[in-house]
Amino acid sequence: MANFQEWAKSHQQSVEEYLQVWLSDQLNGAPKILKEAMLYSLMAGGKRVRPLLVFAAVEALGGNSHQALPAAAAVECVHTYSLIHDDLPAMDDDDLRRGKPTSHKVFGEALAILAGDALLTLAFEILAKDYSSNPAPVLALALGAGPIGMVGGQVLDLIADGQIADAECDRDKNDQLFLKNIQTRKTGALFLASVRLGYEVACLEMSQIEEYWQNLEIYGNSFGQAFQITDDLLDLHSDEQTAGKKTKKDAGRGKLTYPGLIGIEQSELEAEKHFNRGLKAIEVFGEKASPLKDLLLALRNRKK
Ligand code: GRG
Repeated sequence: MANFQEWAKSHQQSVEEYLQVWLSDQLNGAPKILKEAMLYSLMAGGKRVRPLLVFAAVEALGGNSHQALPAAAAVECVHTYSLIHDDLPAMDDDDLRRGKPTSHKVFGEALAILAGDALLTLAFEILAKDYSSNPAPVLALALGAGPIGMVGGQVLDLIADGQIADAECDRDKNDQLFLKNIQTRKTGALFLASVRLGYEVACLEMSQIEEYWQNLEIYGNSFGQAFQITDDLLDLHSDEQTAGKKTKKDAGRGKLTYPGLIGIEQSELEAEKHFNRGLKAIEVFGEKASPLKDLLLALRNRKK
């Protein structure tokens, strides 16, 4: 694990440096306050899980991790935008994110919306510039972030708790299937896109790796499901510690979660099923899959 921590730290640092340089060197003419708002959220202490998945997938395939840096930075831009928008009064209405005031609390709602918009756009600018010979990374990120991916999942989530009305037709009658659909899109799609970005970057320089996508896809999907169930279980624990502080979403019809639907013990078993499935899927990569494996193990041991 010591090696994994060093591996993770060096890749986290390279993503942060890359984004710092982009924002200071490449966005000449962009309003200073906009860049400040973008950087505030980008550098607010995220774990960089999605970028690490990009690097880990490239390495599992024997690719060059330096090539993966723009893709890793791009997916973090999309993730950061989604958190800024999710925290807005119109959505979850949160005052704090990672223990710091949310973007709209610091910069006001209008600039927070626009900083999110700018980060989403920047992600595609980075991909288009750095992988100009091939649109596959752009497509991978667009599918994960867009209407059939994260944004679609967010809409279903807001339908689930009653914030988006008159859309009952999109709600599955079976709560567990509906929850799986929400999570696969809202959280899972960007994790899967991260793995896909790693695969696409590796494809730029290697041939005959198509057969490995199936294994990476199982891993990416399992990672997403395990991540969300773990997040819900940790939320329960932190709710107990904060005497159940309610967000706007919790105050609705009741948040749809695995622990809420099937109980804590069954949720833990469900998460375990996904961990094992993910680990099995990457056996084919042997030693090269160490970072993918360690990321899944770190998620399994996650305490906060
Ligand atoms: C607003 C379009 C739009 C989408 C929002 C991702 C998302 C969709 C909302 C976030 C809500 C939330 C807290 C979901 C739980 C899972 C999750 C994505 C947690 C945050 O991801 P981490 O733990 O965050 O990777 P850090 O802080 O490490 O970057």
